[in-house]
Amino acid sequence: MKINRRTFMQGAGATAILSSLSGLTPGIANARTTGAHSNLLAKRNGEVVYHSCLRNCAARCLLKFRVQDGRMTYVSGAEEQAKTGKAPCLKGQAYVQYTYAPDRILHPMERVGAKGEGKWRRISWDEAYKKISDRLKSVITEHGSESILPYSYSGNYGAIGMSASGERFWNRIGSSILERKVCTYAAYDGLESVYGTFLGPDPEDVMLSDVYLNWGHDETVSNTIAIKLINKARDNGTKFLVVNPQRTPLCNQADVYLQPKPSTDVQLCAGIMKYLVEKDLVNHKFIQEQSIGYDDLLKRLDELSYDEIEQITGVPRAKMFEFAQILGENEKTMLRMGYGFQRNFNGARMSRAVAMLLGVTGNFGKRGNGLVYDNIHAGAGLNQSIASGKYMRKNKDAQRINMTEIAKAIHPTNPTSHDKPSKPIHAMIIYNGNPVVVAPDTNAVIEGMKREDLFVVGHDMVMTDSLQYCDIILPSASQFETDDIVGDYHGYYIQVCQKVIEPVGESKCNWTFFRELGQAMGFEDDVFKASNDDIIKELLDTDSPDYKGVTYERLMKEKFIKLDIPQPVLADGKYNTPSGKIEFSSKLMSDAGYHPVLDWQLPEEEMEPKERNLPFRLLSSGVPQRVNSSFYNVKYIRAIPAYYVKINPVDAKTYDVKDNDVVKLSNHRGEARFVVIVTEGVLPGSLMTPKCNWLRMNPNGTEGCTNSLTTDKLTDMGGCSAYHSTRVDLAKA
Ligand SMILES: Nc1nc2c(c(=O)[nH]1)N[C@H]1C(S)=C(S)[C@@H](COP(=O)(O)OP(=O)(O)OC[C@H]3O[C@@H](n4cnc5c(=O)[nH]c(N)nc54)[C@H](O)[C@@H]3O)O[C@H]1N2
Ligand SMILES: Nc1nc2c(c(=O)[nH]1)N[C@H]1C(S)=C(S)[C@@H](COP(=O)(O)OP(=O)(O)OC[C@H]3O[C@@H](n4cnc5c(=O)[nH]c(N)nc54)[C@H](O)[C@@H]3O)O[C@H]1N2
Ligand code: SF4
Ligand SMILES: [Mo]
Repeated sequence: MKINRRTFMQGAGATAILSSLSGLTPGIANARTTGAHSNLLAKRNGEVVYHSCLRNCAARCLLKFRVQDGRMTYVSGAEEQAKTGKAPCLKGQAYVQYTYAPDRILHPMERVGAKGEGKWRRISWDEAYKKISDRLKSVITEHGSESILPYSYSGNYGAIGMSASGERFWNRIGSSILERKVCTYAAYDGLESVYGTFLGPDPEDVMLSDVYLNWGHDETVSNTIAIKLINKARDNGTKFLVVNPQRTPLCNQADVYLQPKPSTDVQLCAGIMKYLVEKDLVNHKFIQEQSIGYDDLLKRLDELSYDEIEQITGVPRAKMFEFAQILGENEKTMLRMGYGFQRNFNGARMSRAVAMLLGVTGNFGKRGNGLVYDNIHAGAGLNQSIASGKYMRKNKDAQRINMTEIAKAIHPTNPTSHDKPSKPIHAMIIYNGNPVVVAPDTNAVIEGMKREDLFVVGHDMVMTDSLQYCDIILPSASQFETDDIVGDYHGYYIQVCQKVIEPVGESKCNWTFFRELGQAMGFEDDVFKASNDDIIKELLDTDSPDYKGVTYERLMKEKFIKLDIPQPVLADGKYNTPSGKIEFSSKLMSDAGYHPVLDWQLPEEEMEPKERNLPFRLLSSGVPQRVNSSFYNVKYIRAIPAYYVKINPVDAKTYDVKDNDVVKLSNHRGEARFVVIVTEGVLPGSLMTPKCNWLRMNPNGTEGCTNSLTTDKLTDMGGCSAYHSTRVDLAKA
C-alpha cells in the first residue's frame, strides 16, 4: 500500500473558507461530487450488498443496499434475518442521505485561524501524514508516548472500525490508554456482585416467558426491533411490566407501569422484595440451594418501611404491590435492564438491587428467564487481542484516562485522572467520537481542546462541534465505504458489513487512516500492511466456544450467523461470584465501601451543595432520530425537533412556563436554552432533554447544549459516566 497516493482532488489549490454559523459546512469544498444518485427512487435493481448498521444501537440491523454504477441507491432491512425484517428505523432509512450528505468532508484540512475560529486550509493526505507524524514524534521525544491520547468511542461499532483499527496504532506507539467506559460499566459491577456475570440469555427466548420486565430501558428509541419480539411474546400472553421515571411510549403499553423518582430504584426493589417475602412469593428451594446472604437480605428489608419507600420513590404502594404480585405469581421472567438507567452515581448499586429481584424469585438458569443487559457474547468472542495488536504494547502500565473525564485529563493547568494528577496530554486524535457534545461538561472540554500546546487531529465524516477545535481535520469514509464485521450486543449475532461503495471524495476509513499513519511513523511491522479482510480473518480465528462452527467463508456467504450458545445460560447453578452462589450479601460491595446487601444512598447526597440545592434533576435520553450525536447533519433528521426540555405540568405552573416557551437551564458548569414541552411524561422535580445534541446547531442559542450541564463525576463502581445525576436551575429565557 503506497502512502503517497495522489488523488484527483490534489493540486486543486488550497482553499480557506470561513465557517458559517447557520450551516454545517465550514471548510468543505466541492460537495457536488457527492450528490446522491439522480434517479434515487427509480433505481432499485442493481447489485445487492449486505452491511450491518454500525451505530451504537442494540438493534444492530442487517441492511441491504442496492448499488448501481458504483453508487448506493436504496436501502432496506434484510428480511432474511428475522430480527431485522424489512424496515429499518428512520435513521436506517436515511443512510443514502447520510452517505451522500452534501456536508461530507472531502479532503484533509489544516487550521489557519485560532482554535475554534473555523478557518481552514486544504491540504493533501501526504502533508497531513507528514505533519501528524512529525508532531507525534516530537511529542514522544519531549514528553513521552503517554502524552498522546486517543479519544474515540462508538460512532463506528465495527470490530475493525471501533477496535482493531486504532488499537493497533495505539498499542504500537504506547499512548495513554483510554478507558472506554462511558456507557455500560456501572452495571457490570452491580450485576456481577449478585450473579457473577453481565452476560445474559438469548432475548429471543422471551417467547417462553410469562413476564417481560423492562427496567429503565427505552426500546421505542434505543432498540425498536426488540418491540417486535415483545409484541410477539405478548400475543402469546406474556405479561409486560415497566419501570421508568419517564413515561416513554413503551410505558403506555405495560400491564403495570411504575414511575419512580430518578435513582430511587434500590428502595423500589426493596419494596417489591418486601412484598414478595410477606406474601411468600419467593422461591425457597432456589434461595436455599443457589444463594448466600438471604437472612441478611431479610434483615435489611425490615429496616425500610413501606411509608419510607413510598415517600422516597413516589410510587404508590398499591401499584408496587400489583407489580410485585405479577412478578411473584408467574414462573418465568425475563428482565431487560437499560444502559441509561445505570448512568447515575448509584448505578452499580441500583443494578445490583434489580438483579436481586430475579434472585429471590429464582428466575435464573431456566429458559425464558434471566436478565438481558449487555449481551456482548459475539463481540467478546472475536480474537481482538491479536487483531488489536495487544502484544505490541510495551508499556502495559501506561496511564489510563477514563473518557468521561476527558476534560480533566486535558485541563489547561491541572490535569487529573481518577482524582490524581496525571501526565499532561500534548496530542490527541479524535475518531468515532465527538467529545464536545457527547462527553459531560462541554465548556470544560472546549477549554482543554483550545490549549495551544495541545495538538488535536479529528477524523470524521462531517464537521462536528469537536472537529471545530482541531488543528488538522481528516475526512473519514463512512462505514459503508469499507469492509468490517460486527457483533450484536442484544442478541447472539455476528454479522457482515460488506463494502457498498468506494470512499467518497478523499475520505479514508479508520483502518486505512491508522495503517497509513503507522507507515508514515516508520512502522514496518506486517500489522501495518494488513487489509481489512486480513483483519476479519484474524478476528474470526478465535478459540471462543461460542464461535463453534463459525468460519470466515460461512459468514461471508450467510451474512449473519446466530452463535450456538447453549440455553439456558447459568443452568448449572454455579455463579462466578466469590462464593460460587448468588450473593444477597456481597463482600465486593462492602469492600467498595457500600452496604453489602442494599445501599440506600441517593445521588444528591454526593453532590456539592451548589448543585444539590438546585430544583431539578436533569435526565438526558436518546431520541429516535439520532444515535448519540450522529445523523444530525442529515437535513430531514434535523427537521425533527431535538432542542426541547420536558417539564411536568406542576412545575410548569410554578415556573410560569408553557409549551413552546424558551427556557434557560443552568448550573455551575454552564447553561443551555431549550423549548418547553409540558408533559406528565416526567415527574415533578425532573426534566428531560435529549442527549448529545449539537452545540452550534442549538437554534435557541449556541452558548450551550445538553452536555454543557452534565456532571463528569464517575459512578460508584465500574468507572461509568453518571450524566443523569445532574441537577439544574430553570428560568424563562
Ligand atoms: N447527556 C448525555 N450524554 C451522553 C449520554 C447520555 O446518556 N446523556 N450517553 C453516552 C453514551 S451511552 C455514549 S455510548 C456516548 C456516545 O458517544 P460517541 O460514540 O462519541 O457518539 P456518536 O455520536 O455515536 O459518534 C461520534 C462520532 O463518530 C463519527 N463516526 C461515525 N462513523 C465513523 C467512522 O467510521 N470513522 C470515524 N472516524 N468517525 C465516525 C460520527 O460522525 C460522530 O461524529 O455518548 C454519551 N453521552
Ligand atoms: N435512537 C437512538 N438509539 C440509541 C441511542 C440514541 O441516542 N438514539 N443511543 C444508543 C446508546 S449509546 C445506548 S447506551 C443505548 C441506551 O439505551 P437506553 O438505556 O434504553 O436509553 P436511555 O434513554 O439512555 O435510558 C433508558 C431509560 O432510563 C431511564 N432512567 C434514567 N434514570 C433512571 C433511573 O434512575 N431509574 C430508572 N428505572 N430508569 C432511569 C430514562 O428515563 C430512559 O428512558 O441506546 C442506544 N440506541
Ligand atoms: S440505528 Fe439501530 S434501529 Fe436504526 S438501522 Fe441502525 S441498528 Fe437498526
Ligand atoms: Mo452508549
